[in-house]
Amino acid sequence: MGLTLAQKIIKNHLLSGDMTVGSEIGLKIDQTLTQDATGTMAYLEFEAMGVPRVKTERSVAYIDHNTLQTGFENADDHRYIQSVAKKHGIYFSRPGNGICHQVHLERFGIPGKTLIGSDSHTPTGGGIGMLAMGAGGLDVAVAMGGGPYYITMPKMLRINLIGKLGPWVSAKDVILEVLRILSVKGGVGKIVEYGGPGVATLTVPERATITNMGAELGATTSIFPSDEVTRSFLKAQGRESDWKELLPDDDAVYDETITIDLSALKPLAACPHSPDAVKTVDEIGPIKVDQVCIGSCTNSSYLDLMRVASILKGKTVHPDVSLAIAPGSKQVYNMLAQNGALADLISAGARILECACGPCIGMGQSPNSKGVSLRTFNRNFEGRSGTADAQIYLVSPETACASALSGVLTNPQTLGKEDPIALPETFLINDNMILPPASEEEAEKVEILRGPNIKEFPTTTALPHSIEAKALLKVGDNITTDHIMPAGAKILPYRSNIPYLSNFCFGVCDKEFPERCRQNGKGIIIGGANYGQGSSREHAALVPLYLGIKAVIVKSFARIHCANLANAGILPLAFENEADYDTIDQMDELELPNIREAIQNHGKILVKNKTKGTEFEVRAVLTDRQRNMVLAGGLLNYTREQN
Ligand code: MIC
Ligand code: SF4
Repeated sequence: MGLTLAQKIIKNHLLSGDMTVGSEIGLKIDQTLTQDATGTMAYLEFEAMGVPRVKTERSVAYIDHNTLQTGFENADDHRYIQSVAKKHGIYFSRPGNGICHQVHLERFGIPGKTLIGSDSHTPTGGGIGMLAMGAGGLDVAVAMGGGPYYITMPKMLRINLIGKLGPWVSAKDVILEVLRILSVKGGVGKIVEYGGPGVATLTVPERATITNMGAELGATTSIFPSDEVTRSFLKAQGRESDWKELLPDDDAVYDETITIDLSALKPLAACPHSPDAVKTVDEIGPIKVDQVCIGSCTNSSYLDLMRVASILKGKTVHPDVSLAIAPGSKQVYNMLAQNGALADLISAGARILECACGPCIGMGQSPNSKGVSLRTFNRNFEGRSGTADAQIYLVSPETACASALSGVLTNPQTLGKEDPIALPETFLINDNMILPPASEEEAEKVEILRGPNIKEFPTTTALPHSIEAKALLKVGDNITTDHIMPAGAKILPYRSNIPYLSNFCFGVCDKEFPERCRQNGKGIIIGGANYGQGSSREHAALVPLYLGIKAVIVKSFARIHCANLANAGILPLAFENEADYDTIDQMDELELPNIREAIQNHGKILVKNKTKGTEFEVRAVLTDRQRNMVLAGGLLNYTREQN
């Protein structure tokens, strides 16, 4: 039986397990990346492991999220990461050099290699034929130390692309169509593999837009083949020697296949507040727009911004619209500056932001009250923009520009003839903002610079024999990590200060939650389906841990968050019978008797609702390895026990 593209890479990197769908496999990781908002924690964890030098082929630390520097905290954390990187063999991409996923694709990604990153959009690397996955910081730290990365062997979902994109329809519309078909939980437990004749019509940056936003499907990752298009991209990046062809076998077997005709696609938009609430731009109609933001790791490539510049050239942004543009990398920014496109953006009235995540994670540019903001980003979760009642729509750069000019949501197909935009034969290559690590001899002398923002890590204890605690919070379906542990300009600077962060836990849903936790000392969270979708931030586990959360009982989990809970020693449990969710009320007194024994022996897990006098069964969403980890009180304790 032939292999799919992803199965080939998995086979070449398999360290443990067999490739049976649903069983745990351990993978050798070739490359890692971190960004600063998750990186400080990841490097503290790496330091705690005591490994002097990373064992990967390439590890890169990016600074791209926390670049506002409204106080000393971020600059201190950046300095810490820079010094750790220098000492431990990690390349350091300085603030200003760009968004991790964009820069990694340009300068480091290699077809056929494995990459994990402490950021959920790491699958951007799938655009170049990498097996690239988002992970919690602790898992990235373990991979840097040479340890395997564990995932559940996913099913293979093929998306067969036929036809060719029509004028004014672009890669963003392709992934929005996939989200419309599959929903934000449609990719859970699957790798999405793109194939078919339509693949050759898409450039690498377009492919990367699609794999990037595949994160919103809940997929383990998404991947494109590495073909001649990939070769010319790498050649233009001066890295042709990194190219190799990578295709699925002709007789590869997929668990599921979906066909999308690129020629039939129309400009689409994801409506508030979910990336899968997709409609055509025409269906939504000409709603008034207050803000347009272009950028993020989804749509900030050279190709995207050249398209934007060609639309804006010689025109002026509508008087009621604020247009912000953040180029994805210094390479993109510099090329736009050199060829004059930047002047077209400035002259049209765009507010140019630095090459960073910026408004995508609520770092500035929060919209006005009830404001409608069109964004080329990948997430429109409630409150993420920093304005609680803002209405965020996710659109392509083409739709964003057409609307910025007209002041209302506008189908770009009304703009007339589209200028042809091609990828350059050579990109501008200047890696002067990427600092290589110190040599092994020099490394010993490098001093780690720690600022006062770095606070103690919450401690964990072994799983007790039974748990008795109240259901301190009950939430519904599709709870995101932005609900659990919000980000944004006011909170993000404190990513290495768990006690401070804890004041904001679940702030979007229930501001009293942290106080309830403090009063009760311990608790259980009840949730619906796809709990923990979105970001890879392990803070969404570490903060509840700090607040005394012992278990999370839900209908189903998102992959990375579930792993983060287990790493933190919090029990991830799922209802055996989803209807039991309805029998629990917030503040009910719950008991999990003999839970330790049940986890150890794969026994039945019974939950007694002492308030209601009922009981129901749940199952642990844990592999055997994770069972041992949770018994020990999390991955760090478990690793200490093993050594
Ligand atoms: C995001 O897009 O939500 C983030 C911010 O990049 C996160 C990482 C984080 O929370 O620091 C992600 O996608 O993993
Ligand atoms: Fe940054 Fe936004 Fe991409 Fe997350 S999704 S890495 S915040 S640009």
